[in-house]
Amino acid sequence: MEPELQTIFDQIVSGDIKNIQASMQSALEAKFTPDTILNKAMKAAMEEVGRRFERSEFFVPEMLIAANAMQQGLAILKPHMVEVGLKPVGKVVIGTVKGDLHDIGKNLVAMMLEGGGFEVLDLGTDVSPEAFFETAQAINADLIGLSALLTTTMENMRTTVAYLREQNCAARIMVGGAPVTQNFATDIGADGYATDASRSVALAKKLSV
Ligand code: B1M
Repeated sequence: MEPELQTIFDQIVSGDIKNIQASMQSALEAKFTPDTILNKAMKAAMEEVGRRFERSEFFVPEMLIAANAMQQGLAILKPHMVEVGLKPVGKVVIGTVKGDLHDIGKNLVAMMLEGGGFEVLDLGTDVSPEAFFETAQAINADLIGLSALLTTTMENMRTTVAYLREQNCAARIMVGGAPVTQNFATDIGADGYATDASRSVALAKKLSV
């Protein structure tokens, strides 16, 4: 890995919130694209954190400080990923489902959707089916985006979709997150599934026409 990217990778894994933003700036100045920094250094670092957690070399506190460093780094990337002045192409309510506190992937999806011209209302994490529904109604959303990172909370995604259908919610529903698959999305009756943040923009555009 190139030294600039290696530094970012190491700083995220070790949760170095003091230096991560300066390193991100240096990498951008060195002409690495936001996409390269995100995929080759930042996402790779979170995967490494996950592997260390599985091997019991890292525990929740280490995961948490790594996640904080990741969020700090993403704040530097955001202005480079979101084009200003785009005419809104649709409204999206997004959140991580009930019981789930992971928000990095969901934040990235929200950021890319904004970059793709969507108006995004982010409800955060641990979001109830009722909150998704009420917010979508209140802003007349075209789309609702559900994220889940745990095999356990995936079932809350099913409950949320079922609730939204019972309420005859007009917004279309897209889902994603590491354990989620196309088969699962189809099984729970979601309108679409995206594997990652960039694909979620194409999907959102397709679903909101
Ligand atoms: Co957690 N955690 N965690 N964790 N954590 C995982 C997910 C885990 C895989 C780690 C592991 O064991 N290898 C494991 C889940 C196992 C499982 O269910 N099969 C796990 C566990 C077990 C837990 C706890 C239960 C640990 C404990 O307490 N014992 C606990 C649960 C807390 C809870 O939610 N109730 C927990 C807690 C945490 C922290 C709070 C410490 C922290 C999260 C902090 C935060 O998010 N602010 C954390 C972290 C950081 C992780 C890992 C290391 C990294 C997750 C991440 O940010 N990835 C993770 C291991 C891993 O992923 N390898 C792990 C980077 C991110 C860019 O990717 O989120 O997949 P991702 O998002 C992608 C796609 O999935 C997709 O696009 C995104 C961008 O490309 N996508 C969508 C996501 N949402 C989408 C929505 C869409 C479309 C696409 O449409 C709407």
